[in-house]
Amino acid sequence: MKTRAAVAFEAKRPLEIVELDLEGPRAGEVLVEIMATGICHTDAYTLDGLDSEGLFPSVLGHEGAGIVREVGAGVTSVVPGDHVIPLYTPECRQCKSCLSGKTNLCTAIRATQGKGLMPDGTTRFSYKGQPIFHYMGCSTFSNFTVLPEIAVAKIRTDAPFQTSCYIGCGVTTGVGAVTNTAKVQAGETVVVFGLGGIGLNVIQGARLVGASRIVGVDLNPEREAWGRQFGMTDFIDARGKSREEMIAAVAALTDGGADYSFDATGNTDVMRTALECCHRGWGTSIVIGVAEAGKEIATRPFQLVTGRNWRGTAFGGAKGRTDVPKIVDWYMDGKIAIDPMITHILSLDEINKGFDLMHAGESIRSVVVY
Ligand code: NAD
Ligand code: AHE
Ligand code: ZN
Repeated sequence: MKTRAAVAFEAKRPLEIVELDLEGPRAGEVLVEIMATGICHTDAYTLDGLDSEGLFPSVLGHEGAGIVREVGAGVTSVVPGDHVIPLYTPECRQCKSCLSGKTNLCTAIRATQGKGLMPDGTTRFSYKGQPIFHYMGCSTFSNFTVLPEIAVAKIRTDAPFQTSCYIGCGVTTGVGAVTNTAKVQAGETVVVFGLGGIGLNVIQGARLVGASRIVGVDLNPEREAWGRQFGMTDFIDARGKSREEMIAAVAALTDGGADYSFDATGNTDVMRTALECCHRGWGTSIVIGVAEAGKEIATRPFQLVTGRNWRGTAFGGAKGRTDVPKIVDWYMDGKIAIDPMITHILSLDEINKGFDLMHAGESIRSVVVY
């Protein structure tokens, strides 16, 4: 079949809207009509050539929602007409990682996914006879896409696509980092670096679990009002502040250091500050941000010797097929907010504007509606 898609032909070049050929689903795969997709900073990072796994030409996008239109042989968990959210972290429920109960990082198809291929080592997309790579196993910047069955979460049919797509990455990542990874408890203190599409969801996750103090940090002063809207109690404007000044500012607000800190910037210097502003003896810092290829983190080992913990999280520690439908319920029940964070609705033809708005700090989330 044909599908309209925004293709990343090369790094650092705007996406081009073209008609692609799309092969139907093979055994264990499903064809999904994507109804809406968010634009996450990770898409921009890959398009900017900063992803060590980045491949071109490819169809980016990993924050979608849509409807199953066709299923391949052997598919049992979804049928045509089901509403689904594609999962860049699938859940096979059979691999060592899934069975461990210790991680959401299913390994069933990770190797081919990182090579831009379906699990059988081929692509379903092509343009003028040339293969086009998949991206994060999702490729939601195409009106139709093919996904492995284990990489779709079936969701309720009354959830609007243009808001629930955000649960495909940003909402789950931010809220889940608090509830699944850090397991923040009521009364604990939290500091969040970077109040964008992910950081604001960390803030609302911290509010949800009853954190006593929720400190937000950003270089963009307009993010203060955004943070307060979702439960931030204090804001630190990071402009012109040294690491020592940031640590002192956090200590003053959190009785000596935060119980938990979260990096949602992808900046490795910020990651260090986030670790070092944690409380001596127990504070834990969670890396959410994705750093550009070649970047490394550093700190004095003394920071760890004195009881600070450095951890990371992908997709908020969520097991997609199990947890995503529950997060959709939280949204539909009004437990978490999504609508106000979707600042821009665009058509596929306008998708490059979504990247410009993100880089200019003017959007929280732009969503493309097909
Ligand atoms: P975004 O562009 O919406 O937000 C980033 C925010 O960080 C902005 O408000 C920006 O002003 C702020 N910022 C940038 N540099 C800063 C600095 N030095 N100090 C303080 N604030 C700073 O991006 P997003 O979509 O929220 O994504 C945030 C990061 O999370 C990205 O690195 C993205 O790739 C990553 N991410 C990771 C996961 C995961 O599973 N681990 C999932 C989604 C996104
Ligand atoms: N490909 C990059 C790493 C990118 C990365 O860490 N991605 C996150 C999701 S970001 C969503 O917006 C992730 O899921 N990581 C776990 C995994 O298995 O990729 C690189 O550095 O090579
Ligand atoms: Zn993302």
